[in-house]
Amino acid sequence: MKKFTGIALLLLTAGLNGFGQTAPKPYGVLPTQGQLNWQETGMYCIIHYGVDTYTNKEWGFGDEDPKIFNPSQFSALQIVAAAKAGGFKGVVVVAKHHDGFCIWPTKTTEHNITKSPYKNGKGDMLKEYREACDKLGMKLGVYCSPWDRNNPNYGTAEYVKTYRAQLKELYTNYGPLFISWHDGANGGDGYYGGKREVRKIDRSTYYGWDTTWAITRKLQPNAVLFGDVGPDVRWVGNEEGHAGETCWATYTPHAPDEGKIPANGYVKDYEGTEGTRNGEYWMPAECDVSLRPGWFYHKAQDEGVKSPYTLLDLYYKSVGRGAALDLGLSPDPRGIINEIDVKSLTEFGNLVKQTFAVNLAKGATLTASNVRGGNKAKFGPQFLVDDNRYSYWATDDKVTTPTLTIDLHSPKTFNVIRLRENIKLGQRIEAVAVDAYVDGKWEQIGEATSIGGNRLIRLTQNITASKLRLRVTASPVAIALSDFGIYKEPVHLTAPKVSRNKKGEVSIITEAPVSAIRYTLDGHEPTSSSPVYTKPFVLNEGGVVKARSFEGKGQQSECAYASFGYAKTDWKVLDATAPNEDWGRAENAFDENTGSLYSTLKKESAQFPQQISVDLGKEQKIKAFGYLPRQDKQADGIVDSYVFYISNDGKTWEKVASGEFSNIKSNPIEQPVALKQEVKARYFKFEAAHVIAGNGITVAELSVY
Ligand code: FUL
Repeated sequence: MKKFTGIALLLLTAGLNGFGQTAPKPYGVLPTQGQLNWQETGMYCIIHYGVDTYTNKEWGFGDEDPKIFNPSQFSALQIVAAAKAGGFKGVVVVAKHHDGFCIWPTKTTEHNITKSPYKNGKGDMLKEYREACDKLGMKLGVYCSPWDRNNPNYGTAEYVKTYRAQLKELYTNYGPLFISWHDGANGGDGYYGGKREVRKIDRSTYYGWDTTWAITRKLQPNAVLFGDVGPDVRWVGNEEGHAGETCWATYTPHAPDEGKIPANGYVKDYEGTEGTRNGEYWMPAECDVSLRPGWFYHKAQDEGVKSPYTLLDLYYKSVGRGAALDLGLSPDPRGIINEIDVKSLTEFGNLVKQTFAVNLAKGATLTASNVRGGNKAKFGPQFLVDDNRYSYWATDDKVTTPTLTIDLHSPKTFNVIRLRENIKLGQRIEAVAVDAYVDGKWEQIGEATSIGGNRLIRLTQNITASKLRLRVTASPVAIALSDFGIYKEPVHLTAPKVSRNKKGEVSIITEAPVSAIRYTLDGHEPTSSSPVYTKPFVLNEGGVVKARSFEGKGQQSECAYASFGYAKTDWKVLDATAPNEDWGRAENAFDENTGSLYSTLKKESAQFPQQISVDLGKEQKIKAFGYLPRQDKQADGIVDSYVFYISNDGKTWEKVASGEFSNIKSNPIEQPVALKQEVKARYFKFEAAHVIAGNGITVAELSVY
């Protein structure tokens, strides 16, 4: 009897194990609790507001007088509420940017808010952000720039102590933080207590990151650490807001030089875009991108605020690829988020809410080709449509490419498919395909790689079907899928695209035909009574073109916007540093083609400055000029220090502007420079004093306004 029970028990346990009592074994490296929380947070905003808001810069030099920091209406509540309206769940406050000015009353430096007129030197913006976040149910994080262009000790061990002391203050006095954000821009020229010199650091070793991160772990155990090398969340490698089409949560960062230790600002950052399959660390990507062209507020960029549908597109390319979206907000000089930005944020928030309000797969009959141990109660596909990210459908160990049919019972129209794995068991699935049953046969409608914590497949057209099929096409181990959803985005008309050719002719086009495109040249947004666009028109003097598509009963697209300088029809090269190759001709600097380059790059070292001077064909009034760096993701030849001259005879030159193009490496957008006063000239010269990489300069486009 005893023997019999023993065998029966053995059989029973073996049976239960074999038939699905045991969860699949975790695969590869796994997320920590902090990383799981971060994954669920998904979207947050980073707030850039400081002395740059008043100097109209992207990177302050560190010599700014704290007296300029004098907002009339600062409201942390308004700022955090704007983020919340966009559906964001937290804010990362830039407590100190590269200029070194601290917006909390720190004891570590005099260069702080107590020396500003704000609240007569009694202000503490971090405290105000804390209160606003608590009130609105939002999370708080901090950004404290390692690079400090004000601190006289920057570059010495003494400064690293100061930096750590600053972090300690931020970690101790402002409650629980969800993220500590560590920037990769490190070392270079600055004020440094009046020395005004260049200070280089060894990015691998200078900050002693291991010691610095240990402070975070101790004082803010629930915060994730963000940086180029994580260690919890990695930079995606661009400031455009998108992860790779394939994007792994696992990553092995590499230093640019063989055998060296990677660190923030010293990593092959382009590898962050896709991550590393089976990488050494669980280190998912964060996509940081600003709502405006720059990170700080600049009045001239009011027209450049990203539209709700542009943000929605970025949402699919970041959150939809398992990464987080960190959207930059830039309070204006009043100390609040501008109305234009609030409008776009709110509309974007509504779009996301509307799109994901109803999972059209709820109520469907789900049939799996395999369920782990046949144990449907524990591992069945019904868990795919509950609201739990960690309950899941699993297969037997040997079954790695199962199929799931989804009977919707009636035709449903959708354009978004959502898949999630239970990442507590690692990132397992490598590829899937989705089919719809249309006209009596299965047709593939979508596919995706690297599923992970969240994967959205946005179809290019709406699909109507009553039966769907999910095929897992590659996975090294049994699957553990937690979510399957289908959703319908609200109908919308896409905005037209505005461009101008070298003859000065403006064209406005749409991808698919619409009833009408209407446009304006006076800065107003087009309405249903604005002129209809019928054919290209000439815009020699430059200006602003706004356009919209119209359809049916009052349906209209978002407003497209383009700003042009003088037409470049009669421009000629007067003189230019010799181009390296035929494709790098100097004329390419003003051919209205952002894809062609003027390039002087060569193999051997180059002399600086280098320059290009241009004959405008006739005398023009000039208020500003713009330099568009190369747009092909390469850094060689991108100018970050310039001098701009004008001339009336092409021989004697007058310098009318000079300075740095801050942050141009990470954010290579057009760099507009307003002259101190309007000038009249027939010739201009653009001189490059320094480039971020390579031997020579590259120019995609030069414009004058
Ligand atoms: C970059 C900085 O250099 C920019 O100014 C900005 O703060 C961005 C979020 O990170 O590396």
